[in-house]
Amino acid sequence: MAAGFEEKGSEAPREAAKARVPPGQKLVQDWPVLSYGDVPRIDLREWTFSVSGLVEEERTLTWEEFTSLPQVTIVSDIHCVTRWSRLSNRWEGVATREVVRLARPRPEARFVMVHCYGGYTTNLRLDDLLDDDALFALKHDGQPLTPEHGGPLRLVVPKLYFWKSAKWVRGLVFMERERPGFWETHGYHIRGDPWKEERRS
Ligand SMILES: Nc1nc2c(c(=O)[nH]1)N[C@H]1C(S)=C(S)[C@@H](COP(=O)(O)O)O[C@H]1N2
Ligand SMILES: [Mo]
Repeated sequence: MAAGFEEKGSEAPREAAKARVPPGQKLVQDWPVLSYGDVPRIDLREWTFSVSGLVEEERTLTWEEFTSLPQVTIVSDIHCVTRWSRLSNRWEGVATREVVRLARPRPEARFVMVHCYGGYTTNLRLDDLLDDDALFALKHDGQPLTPEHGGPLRLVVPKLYFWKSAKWVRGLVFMERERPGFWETHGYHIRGDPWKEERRS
């Protein structure tokens, strides 16, 4: 009995990590790069971030304006639909709420299309975009995001598969109805909750 408890005790950290890995996923220590197409070249002097569609106030922010917004640090796990997960990523950037607040979505706006430099898109429910731990990240584990990982700015929505975490983000369009983004048009699930294994539609 006592020995059994001890054994369990020594397993505790590993068990705790396991509890953070959704079904069908394997842990990795490195950070794979997955992009459809080339890494876009982005000049920060020309970089803008726009919020449009069903909002009270359409906004376009320059790099200076965007990076002057209050910043947060959030530690979260990555779950990629190609079955790798990477735990405890430390993200620094601007909370999605902070940005959305500026544009004030209209009551009928319940969905968002995320647009990226290079043409990638992904769709989100507004409540998923505004989740407590969702942010526009400038840094990962203390370093500015590299171009291949979405620098200068990427979205991070930890509770959904990582294809929703759009790299090289350039803006949001608020919508009344749900519409599929790039991978969602090509067979990926419209929402992508890793705990429900919402991989394909
Ligand atoms: N703009 C853009 N964002 C993107 C992608 C992409 O091809 N273009 N790939 C998505 C997919 S499928 C995954 S798994 C992650 C990979 O991010 P990483 O390369 O930093 O690991 O970015 C997501 N965001
Ligand atoms: Mo992915």
